[in-house]
Amino acid sequence: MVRKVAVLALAVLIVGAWVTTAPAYENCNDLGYFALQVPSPTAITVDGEAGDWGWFDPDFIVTTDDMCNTLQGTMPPKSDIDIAIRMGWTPEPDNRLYAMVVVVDDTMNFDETVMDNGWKDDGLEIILDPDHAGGWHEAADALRTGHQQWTFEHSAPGGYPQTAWLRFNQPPEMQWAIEAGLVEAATNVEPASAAGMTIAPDVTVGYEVRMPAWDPYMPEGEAASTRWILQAGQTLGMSVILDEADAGGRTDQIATHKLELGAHDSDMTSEFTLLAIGEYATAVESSSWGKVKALLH
Ligand SMILES: [Ca+2]
Ligand SMILES: [Ca+2]
Ligand SMILES: [Ca+2]
Repeated sequence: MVRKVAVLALAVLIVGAWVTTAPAYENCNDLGYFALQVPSPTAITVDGEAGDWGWFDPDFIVTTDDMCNTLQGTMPPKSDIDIAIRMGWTPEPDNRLYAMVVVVDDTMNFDETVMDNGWKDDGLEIILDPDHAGGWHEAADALRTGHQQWTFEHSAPGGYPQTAWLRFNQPPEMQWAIEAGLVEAATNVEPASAAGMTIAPDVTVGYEVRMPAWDPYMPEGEAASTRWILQAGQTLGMSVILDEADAGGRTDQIATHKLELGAHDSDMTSEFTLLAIGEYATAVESSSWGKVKALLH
């Protein structure tokens, strides 16, 4: 607790304008998270493998230690689940979010066959409120125009039908960005022998995502929606969640926000600030971002 107070106090000193003008969102680490500008977007292959993410400054990787278990206060041991999240972004003209999430799990579980029930499995969720305006207090199955729940799972025969899905209980027309290939996602399961299975022991699952952000995101499609323009220094309302099930249903939900409500209440999301290449690659200790970075772990 003492450390968290110190972190907050120093963060206010360093980035005073950012902290004091933002409402108190629900960052599990009480500080906020960071997405790093992808230096060579054409070098990223969306295949679930992290070999093309070697450029990512490891100090900005979000791990289990930086997250909250929203189903029960205690975090499962790393022998049960261990998480590493790398979030990236690009300015125009590419203007997309990138995510590489690696989960080491003692039991992989992707046996749900109904897409909207996928939360009962293992899986990745990216909750997005790009304009970070807050004020969205809707039910989980409300039309997700201003606060979207993008979800990603490993798909195998007899199990989960497809990798990406907008939840929860949305009308079919809300899946347009996935059907059009605008939201790209892939998973990679190791050992490879487990990739065709729905339940397997001791696996590493890689989730890789590349997608635009929209706010609002409308059921009428792309022309009716507003593509969000990502810019350095911007803070998005965004949470990253890993559902954890080892068989017989979900046991843990490990998130960058504090309360499960963050999945459908935009005042309860966590925050990701977009750092440009020069802001993280040269984040020496004496710079503002260098000091924030030093506080992260
Ligand atoms: Ca890759
Ligand atoms: Ca597990
Ligand atoms: Ca699991």
